[in-house]
Amino acid sequence: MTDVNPKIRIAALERQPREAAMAQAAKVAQARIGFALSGLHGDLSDAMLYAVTGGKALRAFLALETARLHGINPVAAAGAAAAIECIHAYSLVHDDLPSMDNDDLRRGQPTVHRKWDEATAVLAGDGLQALAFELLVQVECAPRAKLNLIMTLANAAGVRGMVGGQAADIAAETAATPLDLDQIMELQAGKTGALISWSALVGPRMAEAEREPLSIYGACLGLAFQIADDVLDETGDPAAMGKAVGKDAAAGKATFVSLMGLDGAKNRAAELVEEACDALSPYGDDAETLKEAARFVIARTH
Ligand code: GRG
Repeated sequence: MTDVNPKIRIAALERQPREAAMAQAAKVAQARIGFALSGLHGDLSDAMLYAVTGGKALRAFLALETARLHGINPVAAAGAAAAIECIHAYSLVHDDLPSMDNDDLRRGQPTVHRKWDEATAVLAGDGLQALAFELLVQVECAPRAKLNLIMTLANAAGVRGMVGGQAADIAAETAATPLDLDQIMELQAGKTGALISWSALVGPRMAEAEREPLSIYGACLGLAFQIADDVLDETGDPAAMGKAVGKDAAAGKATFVSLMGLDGAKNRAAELVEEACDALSPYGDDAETLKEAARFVIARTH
């Protein structure tokens, strides 16, 4: 495994403002994924790299920042940051397919099946999902902690998490009655929340430390993120967001906004961010960047 210069370790463990920490997380994840794909040529690896480029890297940031909070260097946690961005990117590539959301734009660029074709998009998503676990094995921590990371990521990404939530979302489109608030919360806890929660638990899992504060933080952040996403789908600017908006409302889908109203949804998201920040009190000032990220999640424009 990579040897880390102790001077770099000290510098890397200093807290950075949210924007710099997210930019660093994007670079760290991108570098690991790029290295893992190096030497490959052709549409498939090009499409995989394309799919992991240009996002906010929120999940990679959560992995690295919660690791830092536990005294863990970004080099040791880089595999986790790269892994979660691979799973996230695969979900977006597949979600954009004609058989799902049928979107032409993602992050301001043509979706993978538009730039290449559907077969390449399916395979790029599949390849990213497998690559995630290859990268996760590179995490530098105790073997038992690593196994726990692998098992919990499989769980968060699968039928009990993101894939299950996505299936419930698709089923809701043709259900006789729209979902109620509790059902939407359960669906979103899987579809969007599971990956965000997993990312926030990378630090305590690697360190085999207390998980409760970051478990609460991740759950509140995941829900606030999804509410903000519904608000943006209603009020966002497609140019700033780099994708189509208003599709849920046009399809008559129940969302946090349709069930709570625009102001109700915004207020609930703000309450969740406060709850997320309160949960971080055991870490004191060192958790300030995570608090900034929670506020960013509901203030973002894309
Ligand atoms: C297809 C298996 C499968 C799952 C799809 C996550 C998901 C499930 C679909 C994505 C649809 C969507 C837009 C959900 C809203 C929440 C979300 C994941 C938004 C995009 O996340 P950001 O804002 O994206 O973190 P960037 O581009 O910054 O990485």
